Amino acid sequence: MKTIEKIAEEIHLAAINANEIEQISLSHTISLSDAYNIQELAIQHRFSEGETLIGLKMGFTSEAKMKQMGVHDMIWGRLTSSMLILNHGKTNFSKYIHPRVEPEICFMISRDIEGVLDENQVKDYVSGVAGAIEIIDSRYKNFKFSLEDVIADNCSSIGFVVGDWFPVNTPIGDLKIDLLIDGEVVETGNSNDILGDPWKSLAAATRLAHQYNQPIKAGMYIMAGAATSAAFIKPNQTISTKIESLGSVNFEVTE
Ligand code: OOG
Ligand code: MG
Repeated sequence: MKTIEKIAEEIHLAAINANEIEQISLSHTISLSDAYNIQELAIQHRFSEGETLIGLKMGFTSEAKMKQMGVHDMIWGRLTSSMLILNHGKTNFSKYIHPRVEPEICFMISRDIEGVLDENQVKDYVSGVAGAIEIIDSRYKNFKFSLEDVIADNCSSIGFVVGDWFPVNTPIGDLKIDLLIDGEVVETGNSNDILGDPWKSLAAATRLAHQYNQPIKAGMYIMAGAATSAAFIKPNQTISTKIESLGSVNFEVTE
């Protein structure tokens, strides 16, 4: 049996080198709390290589995502400095194993959050809201995992792109969301597909972060989770999302 430390190191190396690995759950029984411990240890490898924590992400906050991946609980992961891709920027395909993209909403935290907040209270801790795209890239073969596997793998995090910031009082409920590849709509959803109200995802982030002793600090990006299923991407594609009243976000995948 491998130790938690060894598993964390292997997951980290798989992510950094874009190598796929076997699901942990095929050979080890790990609990939810083991899985979050592995995630934290794996991320510490990134920190010791000079990366910094720049935000958190929520996952499986929509029915579409839970159905697509066969997993039925909300999860959270960490976003680090190497993961941020500029809006209208480029990313090289060699960084990834079998990447997918999904349309999201992102929050910018303006004040440190200490405790658990509800969907109304959180608004006082946010300076802006934006449309976003997340790139996810499970380190597991065939993009298949159990809930514990995906948590240990930092919830498949590898990249994210954030659009222009809009004021915190911009309504973000009931907005039409399109995900496009090379200008063609591949997924359509609504911002309310995120827990019925994207603000509830940020409230849930405060609850989970508190539960796992993860501070939410001013300046952090918090990704609310995808509103639609995720779509595979290939080199030489342009990926964009259009969110009603939050404009558009895009990036290019180079070969
Ligand atoms: C896990 C990450 C889920 C979301 O937005 O729901 C996620 C995965 O699907 O690989 O990021
Ligand atoms: Mg996501």
